[in-house]
Amino acid sequence: MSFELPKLNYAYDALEPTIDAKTMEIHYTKHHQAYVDNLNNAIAGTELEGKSIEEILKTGTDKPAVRNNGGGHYNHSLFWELLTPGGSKEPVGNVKAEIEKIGGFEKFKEDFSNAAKGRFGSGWAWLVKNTDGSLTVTSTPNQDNPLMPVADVQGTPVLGLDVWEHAYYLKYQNRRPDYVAAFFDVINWDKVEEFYNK
Ligand code: MN3
Repeated sequence: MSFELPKLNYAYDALEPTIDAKTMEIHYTKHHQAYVDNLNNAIAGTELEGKSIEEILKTGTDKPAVRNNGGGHYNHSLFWELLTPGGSKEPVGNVKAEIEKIGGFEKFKEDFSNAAKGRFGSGWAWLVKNTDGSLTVTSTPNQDNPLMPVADVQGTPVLGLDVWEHAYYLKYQNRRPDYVAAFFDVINWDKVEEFYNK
């Protein structure tokens, strides 16, 4: 059973003006598709074939092609689900309570934005659930993520932001801070809560 591009729950233009339709289409049909195809090629005929993506990221990332493309597939699959037209404004439930413990929503926005803006080159900003249920803001380079043993902060990603130029360059060019600020308009906090409670 090979990995496949997951279905999008919205149209390419649904996240305008935060994410423009052309970026969305290329990001999903070209970039994400390439990660899926390259991951399938990398694991074909190996002991990783047939394992879940989470298992692969936890055990198989000593191989660069698996690390890069497995991370790329997992990260983008999560990212698409975390976005929704119009967003849902503020955290809810357990995530809301845990964000209060790390300084509140405004402090979280500042920390997460700094993680996204401060990641040099390509990578991701994350909100990670630790084993004790607490939350930590972090970032990773390239397509690494917090499930991988190589990550500085390990845990379960509940929110992630793609800060590769391919995610924003057509609309924002070099203005990554504007893209990061606009991201908060399209976050699906109900989905963040769902990932937290899994
Ligand atoms: Mn991307």
